Amino acid sequence: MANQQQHGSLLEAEKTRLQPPPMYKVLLLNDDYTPMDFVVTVLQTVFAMSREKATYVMLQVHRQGMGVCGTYTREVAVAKVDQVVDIARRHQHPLQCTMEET
Ligand code: TYC
Repeated sequence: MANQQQHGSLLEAEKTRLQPPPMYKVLLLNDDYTPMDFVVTVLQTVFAMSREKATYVMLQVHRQGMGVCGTYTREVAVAKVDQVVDIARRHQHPLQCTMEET
């Protein structure tokens, strides 16, 4: 039969299991060279934004230096950042994308 210590660590494990996963903001950074149209297309493609929303976020990044594209679990955020970095690299644009825990 389980002793008190085992019972305690089972309760701890259950508490951990029931916590929502940590969430991550995916951030887009401004630069002076990436064309605005390209950024809008990336936001539409990778983050499923409408053209209007993508234009709004692109202009926010352009004016404020940085903007949030969305909030995701770690795996999804990593995949989004990778997609943006990969598309930018393939088109030889310096567009930067990163993530941070909320
Ligand atoms: N600043 C860029 C320009 O004037 C446009 C731009 C917007 C670039 C957002 C990157 O994340 C970015 N062409």
